[in-house]
Amino acid sequence: MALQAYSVLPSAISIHKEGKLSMSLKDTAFLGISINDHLNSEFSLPGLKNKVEINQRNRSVGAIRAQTAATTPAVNLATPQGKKTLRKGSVIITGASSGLGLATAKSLAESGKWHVIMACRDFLKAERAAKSAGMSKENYTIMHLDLSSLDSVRQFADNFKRSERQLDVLVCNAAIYQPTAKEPSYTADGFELSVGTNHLGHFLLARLLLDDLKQSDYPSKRLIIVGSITGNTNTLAGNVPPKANLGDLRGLAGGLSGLNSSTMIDGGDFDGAKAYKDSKVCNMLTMQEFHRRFHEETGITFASLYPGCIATTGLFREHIPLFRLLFPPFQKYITKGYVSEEESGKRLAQVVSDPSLTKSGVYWSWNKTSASFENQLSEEASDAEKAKKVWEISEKLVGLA
Ligand code: NDP
Ligand code: PMR
Repeated sequence: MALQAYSVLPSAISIHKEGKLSMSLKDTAFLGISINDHLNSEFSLPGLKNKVEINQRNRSVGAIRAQTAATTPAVNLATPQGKKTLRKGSVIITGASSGLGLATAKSLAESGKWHVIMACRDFLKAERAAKSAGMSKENYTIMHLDLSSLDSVRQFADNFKRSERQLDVLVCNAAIYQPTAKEPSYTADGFELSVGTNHLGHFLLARLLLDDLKQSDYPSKRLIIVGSITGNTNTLAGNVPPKANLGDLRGLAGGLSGLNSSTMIDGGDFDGAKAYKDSKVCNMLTMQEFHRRFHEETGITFASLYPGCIATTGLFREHIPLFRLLFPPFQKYITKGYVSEEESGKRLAQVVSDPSLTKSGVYWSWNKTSASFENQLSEEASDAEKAKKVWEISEKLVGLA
C-alpha cells in the first residue's frame, strides 16, 4: 500500500544535499496518519506530478555586518507641546525574515513605537522580506545571527552590546522543523539541529542579553520565547504522534551528539518531528525558569505563547508537498485552529507591547474571537523540577557553567 502511494505521489521523493535519492514509509504519513488513509478517488494532485523537491537552502555567504548603530533616546521625551511621550522601544526578534517573526516585526514597525532589530541568519532574505512587507528603513535594523552556532550567538550579543542600543524586549522566535529527516543533522557545536537551534541557541542568547534587558529603563521590559500547542500533551494537537517527551533528560545531558549519547533529549531514536516538539517544551520550561530566577529581582516580564496554527509559514518547508497543500485547509476548516501570518504577528506584537500583558510566567493563547488568555501548560511543560534540570544541563552545554 505504501508503495502504491509513492506511485501516485512522486512528489514525496526527496533529493538530499549529497544527491542521494531516498524514500521511506515515514514519508507517506500525512497529518500523522498514512497517506493511504487519505487518498481516494475524489482526491487528485495534478500540480504535484513530477515535482521533485530539492532541499537546498539559499544562503548568503560571506561576512555580514550589523547595520550602523544608533543610540536610543531616553524614556520620556518632551514634545513641543510640553507633553511627555514614551521613546521608541527597541526589540530584537530572532528569525524575523519570514512567518511569525516577519509579521510581528511589520506590526511593531508600523505602530511607529518600535525599532525592530531583525536577528537573522540570511541578511539578503531579511532585507528583501522587510522591503516587501513595506517596513520603512528607519524602523528596523538587520543583524546577523545564526542560532545553530554558539559562536554566532556570542558574536551577535557582542555586536548588539557594541551598538549601544537599549534592549527593551527580546523575542526568541526562530525555529526549524525537520519532520521528514531520516538522519539527524547537527549544529556547529555538534548538537542535534532542532534542539540545538530552537532551544540551546536561544538559551545562550537570552542569558547573554539578560543584563541588557535589566538595564533597560523602558516601562515594561520583556523576554518572550515562542512555544507551541504541539509541545503540550494536554491538548489534542499535542497528542498527535510523535508526542513531546523529555524523559529523564539523559540525551540532553549527553550533549545530543549521537556519539556516546542519543541525539534525542529522552535518549531515544532520532525523530525530527519529536525533536521539534521537545525543543518547544524546552522553550516553555526555559521561560518559566527565567521567571522563577529573575522576575522578582529584575522586573522583567517573561512570557511564552501559542500564536495559533500559522499553517502557511516556512516552518513546514521540509514537509512533503502533500502535507503543505492540505495542512492549511485542514487547519482552517477542520480544526479551526488556523491563523493568518498577519493575525499571528499582531498577537505576538501584543505580547511585546500591550500594557495589559505584563504578567510574568504566562503562556498566552487566543480564543476564537482573538482575545488573549492565560493558557494551561501540560504537566511536563510546567514541571518546575524538570525546568531546573534543563536549565542546568543547558548551561553546561552552551559553556555558561
Ligand atoms: P518560519 O520558518 O517562517 O520562520 C522561522 C524563522 O526562523 C525564519 O526566519 C528562519 O530563517 C529562522 N531560523 C531558522 N533557523 C535559524 C538559525 N539557525 N538562525 C537564525 N534564524 C533561524 O516559521 P514560523 O514563522 O512558523 O515559526 C516561528 C515560530 O513560531 C517558531 O518558534 C515556531 O516554533 C513557532 N510556531 C509556529 C507555528 C505555526 O503554525 N507555524 C505554531 C506554533 C508556534 P530563514 O528565513 O533564514 O530560514
Ligand atoms: Mg496538528 C485542534 C486541533 C489541532 C490544532 C490546533 C493543531 C495545530 N493540530 C490539531 C489537530 C491535529 N493535527 C490532528 C487531529 C492531526 C491528525 C490528523 C494533526 C496532525 C498534524 C501534523 C502531522 N498537526 C501538525 C502536524 C505537523 O507536522 C505540525 C507539527 O506538529 O509541527 C510540529 C502540526 C501542527 N498542528 C497544529 C500546529 C500549530 C502544528 C504546527 C506546528 C507547531 O507546533 O509549531
